[in-house]
Amino acid sequence: MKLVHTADLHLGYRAYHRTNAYGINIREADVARTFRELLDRTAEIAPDLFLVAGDVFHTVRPSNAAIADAFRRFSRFHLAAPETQVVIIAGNHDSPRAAETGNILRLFAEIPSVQVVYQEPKRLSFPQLDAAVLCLPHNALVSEVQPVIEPDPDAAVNILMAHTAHESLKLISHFGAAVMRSDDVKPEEWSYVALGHYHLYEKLAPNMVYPGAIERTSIDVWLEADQPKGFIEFDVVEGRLGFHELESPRPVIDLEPIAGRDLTPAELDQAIEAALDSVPGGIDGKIIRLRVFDVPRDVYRELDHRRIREYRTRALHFHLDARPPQIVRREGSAAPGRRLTLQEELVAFLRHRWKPDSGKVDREALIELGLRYLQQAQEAESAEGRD
Ligand SMILES: [Mn+2]
Repeated sequence: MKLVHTADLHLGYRAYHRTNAYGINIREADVARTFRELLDRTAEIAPDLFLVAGDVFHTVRPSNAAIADAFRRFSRFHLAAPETQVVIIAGNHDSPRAAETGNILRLFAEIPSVQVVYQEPKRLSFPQLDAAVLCLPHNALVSEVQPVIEPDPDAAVNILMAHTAHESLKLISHFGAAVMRSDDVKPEEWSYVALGHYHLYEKLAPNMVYPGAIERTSIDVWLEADQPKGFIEFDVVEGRLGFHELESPRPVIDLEPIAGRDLTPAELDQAIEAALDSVPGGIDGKIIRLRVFDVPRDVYRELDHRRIREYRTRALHFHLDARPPQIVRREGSAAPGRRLTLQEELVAFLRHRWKPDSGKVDREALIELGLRYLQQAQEAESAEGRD
């Protein structure tokens, strides 16, 4: 018995405000293309089970176009691989907070051979495979009543599928999802544990895996830059696991940072040009970040901004992340005559003044997350040309 496992498709994801000839956001079109490749290659494998472990859509209310495209693709998949049973669960991105809002994923259960679990925990039985799949969508794990996570003694093959942050992951990736403790799930009790939520491929046990997102759609895409994207094929009888790489139509490149200290504006211009020249195949249409450390504001102002705008036009997204020299100062007291940056203010507040109601909050993880959001906001701003 064979299964294919994917998660975090994030259909309808949009970024960088640029559209293609059909008026569709370019990144949304990229994600749709990778999704098509995923389905084509899964249909070729024609597994007994196709498991989709949550975050099919990027938002609770995807556009009609995104819904229609996904519906069409899953319908065609069924025609191409009629024997494959498809099981979809909802993740934190596609689960409305209020249960009565209804979940768009329900629609997909209209397709023969597709089953969807989006609210309560549910065990699906596949008698012809002598298999049972216990489905734990996001809402089942954040509910007050914790689900019982046990295999079905009457099934030969027991699979657990959950959209959750496993506690062994880095803290920052816990954001948004229920945390699953190591004690909750013992992989040796299951034939396979199909996880979703974490966007990087991560094998927690020989049979317990995050396949990762199919495209680079995280808050911080730079963390995913050089990490492979793909899906899992698992042979239940032989316990053999394979990772199939999916190639994104658009590279995300985080260039080696430049040390800006002591460089003149002209020297820095040259260093930026050399860094961009090093991108194989050129920068056109790509997503690129170049960090430059220790750049005083007056040096930054004198850079060749016409040239930088040109780079921004050629790339889909070029983020020149120039950071001023860090001013070392005593904790909690600003140097006279200098206002705190937003970043410094955030860190000072969260680290020293804020008193959480709950002891469960990880202060450093929260600081890291806050800083990341600020960086995102700055990137969005600089993408619009307002430096
Ligand atoms: Mn996700």
